[in-house]
Order: sequence, then structure tokens, then C-alpha cells
Amino acid sequence: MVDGKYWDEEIETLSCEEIRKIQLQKLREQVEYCYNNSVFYRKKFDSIGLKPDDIQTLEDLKKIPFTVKADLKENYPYGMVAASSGEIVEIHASSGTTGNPIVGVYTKHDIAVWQELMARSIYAAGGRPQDVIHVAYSYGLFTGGFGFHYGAQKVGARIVPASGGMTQRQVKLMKDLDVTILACTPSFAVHIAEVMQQEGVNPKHDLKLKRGIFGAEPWSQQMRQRIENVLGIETFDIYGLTELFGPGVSIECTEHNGLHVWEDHFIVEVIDSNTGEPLPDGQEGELVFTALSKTGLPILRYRTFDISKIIREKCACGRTHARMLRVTGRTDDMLIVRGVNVFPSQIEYAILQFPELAPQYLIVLDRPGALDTFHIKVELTEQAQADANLDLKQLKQHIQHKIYIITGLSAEIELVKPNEIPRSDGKTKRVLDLRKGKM
Ligand code: DLL
Repeated sequence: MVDGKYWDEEIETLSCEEIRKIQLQKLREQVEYCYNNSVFYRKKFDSIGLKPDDIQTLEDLKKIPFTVKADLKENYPYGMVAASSGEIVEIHASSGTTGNPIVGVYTKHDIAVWQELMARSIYAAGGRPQDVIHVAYSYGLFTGGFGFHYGAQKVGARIVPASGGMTQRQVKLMKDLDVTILACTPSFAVHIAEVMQQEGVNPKHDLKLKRGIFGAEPWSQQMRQRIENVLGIETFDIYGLTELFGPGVSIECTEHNGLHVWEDHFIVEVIDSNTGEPLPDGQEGELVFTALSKTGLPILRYRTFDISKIIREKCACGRTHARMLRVTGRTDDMLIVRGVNVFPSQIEYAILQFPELAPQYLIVLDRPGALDTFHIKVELTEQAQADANLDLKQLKQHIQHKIYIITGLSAEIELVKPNEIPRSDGKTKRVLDLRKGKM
């Protein structure tokens, strides 16, 4: 803490060697802890004849097998827990698609670490004690609401625990309570902005809003620009997952050149998702994290499926912790359409090139016969809808062409009226895949 502000300069500006030294010491302790306290890890290690003492250097990390989502699902709810049941003080869970949810199990120590990570993150994004933080991530099993709440408490800011839903009320509260920072998913931020417009609230004049801390789902640079322009704010990308406490694994600083991974608590690797081999810095691949401080449900070499790359140069903000570039998609949300790999983020990128379109879309895939159909619903803005001179046929062709250039696929474009695509106050569903069972 410096001048009552939440900036742990000593930790955040350590040299690379110092960080590696801390990581190695913590890694060895953590591996020992896992081996002695987690039946899951003891079995995993024993099955390949690995002993904690085999981990002597950071390079030895790759001797440890990966942990995957299926391990957590199969061992639901407490099978991977290492702490004694009396030490567990809180549980969160992620909204899984099918089957068992992924649970986050926290001891008092874990909550304290998470709070520290989130306080650092909020501070790195410019949050200060004098700020009013509107937390519109949902409170509950999802880690977003509580994660921000704990962090903002430590920063000493005023918290509005709005949670999700009731967008009109959110707008009123943001205005009446002099909110300066909005924390929610980027898609909910877009929706809040739309409701402001409908309610005649001008965010640039009627609100004190300065910053937005958005994450929990991929969002493109174009999406960022739209949100920043409409709300008149600076936005920060925050990343995390239930398996690693929740939000606060990494965040952008005011340089907006990648998200600092809090390396005294996590070791980040990037691997080739096909071979599992670690890739050098700067190369794109799947993020793998080892949590160095988790005690409730410790996790080693966790495959996230998230695609990014790592840069390790010192940042102009002064922080030395490695940066991951914004997550561009997941290896498992990759769509294969007519044999071509497509990511929803590519479609988003294409759509946001058009000022006539709102940042809302739905990809609908089907297979009525032998071939996939690739249908994309895109939404006109209010202005475009009202523009009698707009040539809709030509607009559709231009969108189709843009998507073709980016993906190599020709898509059927459907222009829909403003607000026709369902909105979400959490993570938005961008894909409707009706091909299941027709493959
Ligand atoms: O989404 C935790 C979180 C809450 C992060 C609030 C940021 C803000 P889960 O529900 O377990 O946890 O989902 C984790 O969401 O593996 C990514 O695929 C995705 N994700 C999270 N943050 C980002 C981001 C929370 N900034 C999964 N950009 C992760 C892209 C993100 N994807």
C-alpha cells in the first residue's frame, strides 16, 4: 500500500528473476501441499511415478500432467478439495453447459488472496477510494459479483452491488448515485447503453461515469471502441475463471497493451492445444495456469481452452508481471462450418466494421441436408432503421463480402430490427447450433 492507495509497488514491479524465484518457491510448496492433501493429485502423481521432489526448477513444471474441466466435473463437488471441511468458508460455481457445474471452493486464505488480486486489479484499472463502483456482474454462484465486491472493499471505494437484470433501474441508480466505474460483461454494458438511449439519458452529460471494467466473455477491439464512444469512458479488460478464484487473474492497466497476469499467484503457460507442448512467448495458443496460492481446491497446470499469447516486456505503467493479450476465443468455441474453422470473434470483428449495425448478432448453424447452412442475424441501429435512403440489399452484400474475406465462407445475412436479438445481463449466447445430431 502506498499513500493509502492500493498499489503494491514492491510486488508489482519485481524483476523477472525475482518473480521466477517467488514462483519456484511457491510452486514447490504448492506441489507438496497437493500431494499431501489432495487425493486427486496424489493419485495423478503416483500413476506416473512423480514425486514433489522431482520439481526442482520452473522448467520441471512440464513434468506435471494437465488438469482439465472433465477432472473437475468427474470429481464434483468435493473430490478435488484439499482443505479440511471445517476450513471451507465459501463456494461458487460456473454456469456449465451440461452435467455437473464447475465449483470454486474457498478457504479464508483463498478469499483473502482473491480479494487482494481484485483490489490490485481494480486499482490497476484506475479505481480509487473516492470511486463509486457499480457492480452489475451477477451476485450469487457466479464469481463476478462477489469478486468485484471483495476487491472494491479492499480498495475502499463505495460499492453499488446492483447485480444483473432490471436494466432501467441500473441506469437510474448509475445516474442518481454518481457512479464512476461500471463493472459488468461487455454485452451487458452495450445493453445498458441502449437502455440509456431509450430513457433519454446521455451518459456523457447526465452521468459521472469514467471507467468500465468488463470481462467474463470475449469482446473485440471494435466492441470496445463502440462502448467507449457511446458511454464516453475508458474501458479495461479483466480476465479470470471460477477454477482460479474468479475475476482477477489478469487485467489491463492504463496502457491497454495486454492484461497483467498476477504472476506471484499464477504461473501462466501457452501451449499448442493439439500437442500439449509449451509454446515460446509471443506465440498464440491455449492458456494454461498453475495457481500458486489456492488451498481449498488447488489446481496445477489447468487447461483453460482460452486462446491468447504472452508478452514479457516491462510495461510502460511500471508493472513487470507478464501480459496476456486479449482472449480471442476458445479452442472449444471454435465452429467448424463446411470444414472451415470459424470463431464468433471473427464474425463480431466483421460486423462492427459497419456503423449501420448494432454490436449484436446471432450465428445460426444448421444442416438441413448434406451441407451446413451459415446464417447470421445482425441488427440495425435505430439510426439505420430510420434512414429511408439506406440500401439494405447493398448493405447485406457488403456484410457478406466482409465475412467472406475474413472467414472464407459465404454466410446468409439477415438484417433484423433494433432490439430483436435477445439481450443478456450476463454472458451472451452468440451461437445457435442446430446441427447437433445431424452430423
Ligand atoms: O467469467 C470470471 C469473471 C467474472 C471474469 C467477471 C471476468 C469478469 P467463468 O464463469 O468460470 O468465470 O468463465 C470463465 O470466461 O475461461 C473465458 O473463456 C471467459 N472469460 C473470462 N474473462 C474473459 C475475458 C468468469 N476478459 C471463462 N475475455 C474463461 C474473454 C473471458 N473471455
